[in-house]
Amino acid sequence: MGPNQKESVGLQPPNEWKLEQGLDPAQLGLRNQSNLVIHTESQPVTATNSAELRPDADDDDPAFVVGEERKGWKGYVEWEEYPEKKAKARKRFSRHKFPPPPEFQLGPVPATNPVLEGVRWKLWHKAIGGALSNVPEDSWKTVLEEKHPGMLHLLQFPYNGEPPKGLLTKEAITPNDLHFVRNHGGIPDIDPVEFDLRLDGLVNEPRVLTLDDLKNEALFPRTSMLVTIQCSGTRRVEQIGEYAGEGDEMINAPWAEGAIGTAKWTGVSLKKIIKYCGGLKGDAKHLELYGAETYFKGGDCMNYVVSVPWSKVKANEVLLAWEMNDKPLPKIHGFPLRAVVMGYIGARSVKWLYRVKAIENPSRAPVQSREYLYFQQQYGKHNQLPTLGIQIQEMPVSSAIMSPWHKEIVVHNGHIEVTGWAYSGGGRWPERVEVSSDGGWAWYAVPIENLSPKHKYAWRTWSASIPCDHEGWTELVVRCWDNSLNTQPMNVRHSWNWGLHVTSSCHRVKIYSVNASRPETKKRLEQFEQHGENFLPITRPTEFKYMSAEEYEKAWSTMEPRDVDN
Ligand SMILES: Nc1nc2c(c(=O)[nH]1)N[C@H]1C(S)=C(S)[C@@H](COP(=O)(O)O)O[C@H]1N2
Ligand SMILES: [Mo]
Repeated sequence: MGPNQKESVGLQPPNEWKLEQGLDPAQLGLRNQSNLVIHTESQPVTATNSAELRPDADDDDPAFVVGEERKGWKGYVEWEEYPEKKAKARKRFSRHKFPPPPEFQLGPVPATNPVLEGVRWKLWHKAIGGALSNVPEDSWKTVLEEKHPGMLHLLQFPYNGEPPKGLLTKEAITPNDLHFVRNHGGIPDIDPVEFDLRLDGLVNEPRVLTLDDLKNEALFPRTSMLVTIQCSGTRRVEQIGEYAGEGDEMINAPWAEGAIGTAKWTGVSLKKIIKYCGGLKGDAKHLELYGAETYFKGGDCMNYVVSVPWSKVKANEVLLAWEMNDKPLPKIHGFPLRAVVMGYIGARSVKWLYRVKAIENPSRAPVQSREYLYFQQQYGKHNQLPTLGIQIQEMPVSSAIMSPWHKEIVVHNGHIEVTGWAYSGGGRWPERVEVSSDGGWAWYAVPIENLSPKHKYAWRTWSASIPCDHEGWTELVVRCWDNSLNTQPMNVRHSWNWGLHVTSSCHRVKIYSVNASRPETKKRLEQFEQHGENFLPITRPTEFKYMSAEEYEKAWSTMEPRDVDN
C-alpha cells in the first residue's frame, strides 16, 4: 500500500459503489502504488466568471496600453515584432488568477449551444485590455452575422463551430455560412483598402503587396480550386468518449464529424508571389505564415504563426485566397486574405494572413512547434516533450457517417439509407467508400454514381442503401480506400493519441435495427399502432401480450414437442 492510500473499511458511503464500478465518469479515484507522495486534494475551486488580482502581484506599468497596430485593422495587435511589448503583456497577464478550465472530457458535455463559453479566453483578453477588450463581443457578433442559425457552437470564444449533421453533406460544396470555423482567438476586422501583405525573410526582394496587386492578373495568374479543409480535431469526441486525453495543450472543442468543409477558393498560388519576390535565398526551406489575431498560450500573447515547407509551395499547393465560393471571404474565414494549404491539416491554412516570411526551419512558433503533435502512447501526459511528437501535416484517409445518428433506432425495409463524407489528404482522393451494417465483417461498396465528383484536394459526399438483416443493436461502419489504396484503422482505439488529433479510424455508428421487411416484425409494429402504444423507449415491456394463452396452445398443437422420450 502506498503512503497516502487509505483502506476503506466499514459502511459504504451511498455513492461509493459507483466509484467502485467506475460508473461515475467525472470522479476518478487514485490508487497510489508508488513510494511517492501524491497530493490529490483539489484546490478549492470557486466557479467564478472573473479573474482575481493576485495578492502578491508585481506592480504593472499603467502607461502600457495595447493599441491597434494599424489604421483600419481592427483587432490586429502586432506581437512578433515587439519582444518588449510581449514581456509587458506577460507581466500584466501574470498579475491575474484565472478560473480553471471547464471539465468536459470526463464530465458530461453541456447540452447547451454554445456548448462551452470560453470564460478564460474572454478574461485573458480583458486582462490585457486596450485593443483586445472588446474582441470577444465583436467576434460573437460576427458569428451571428455570418454563420447559419443551425450551427453547433462548440466554443463561443475563441469561436469554434460546426454545422449540424443534417446539413454538412447536403451539398458537396459547403455553403459559406455552414463551413465549420476553428479560431484560436478573435476575428479581426480589416479594411481591405488599408490591407497589405508583407513578404520578407529569406526572399531575394522583400515586398509589400496590396490586395489590388494580388488581384492584378497582369502580375499573377488567378487560380480557383475546390479544396477541403479539415481540422485535425475532427471526430475528436470519439477519442474523448474512449479515453480522455490532452497533454500540454488544453483541447478546445469536442468536435464531432463536422470540422471539415469544402469550398471553391479563388486567389493566387503563393509560388508565383515568391517568384515575384525574386525567389528564395539559399537556405530557405519553409515559409512562415502570420495571422493577425492575438493568440494566448502559457501566459504569452502572440500572433497566429505556422509554417509550410517550400516543397509544398513549389507544387502550387498553397493558395492565397480572397474568395470563397465566388463570394468575398467572410470575415470569419479570414477576410481579406487567407492561405489555403491543400491536403494538409487545417491549422496551416492561416486566416487574416498579413505576412509571409521565408525561413530555414519549420517555424518555432508554438502552434507549429508545440501543438498539433501526434504523440506515441508511451509518452504520457506528464512527459510529452514537443520534440517527441510528429508535427501533423498531410491528413490521412478518413470518412464519416452523417445519417443515421449514433444510438438511433432505425426502422427499415431490409436496407438502411446511409449518408456521409470521405476524404484523403496529401493530394489523394477517395476511390471507394464501403459501409458495413454488421460491425465491419461484410462491406458493401457505395455505388460510384452515389459519390460526388472526384477532385484531387476535396472530399466526396456519398449516400447508399445498405442491406441489413438484423434485429436489435448493430454497428454501421464506414471506410474509405483512397487512390493509393490506403484505408482506415478499424477502431478508434487504433488511432487514439494524447492530443486527440486525427481520428481517422472507421467511423462507427451504433444503431438499433428494426427490420420491417420481416413479417413478424412488421406485424408487431402494426400491433403497437392498434394498441395505441409508443414504440419507444425500446427498453420498456409492452402493455399488450404478443401471444394469448389460446394462441400459445394452438401453436404447440402443431409443433414438434420440446423433448423426446427416447
Ligand atoms: N489566423 C488564424 N488562422 C487559422 C486559425 C486561427 O485560429 N487563426 N485556425 C486554423 C485551424 S486550426 C483550422 S482547422 C482552419 C479552419 O478554417 P476555417 O475556420 O475557415 O474553417 O483555420 C486555420 N487558420
Ligand atoms: Mo484545426
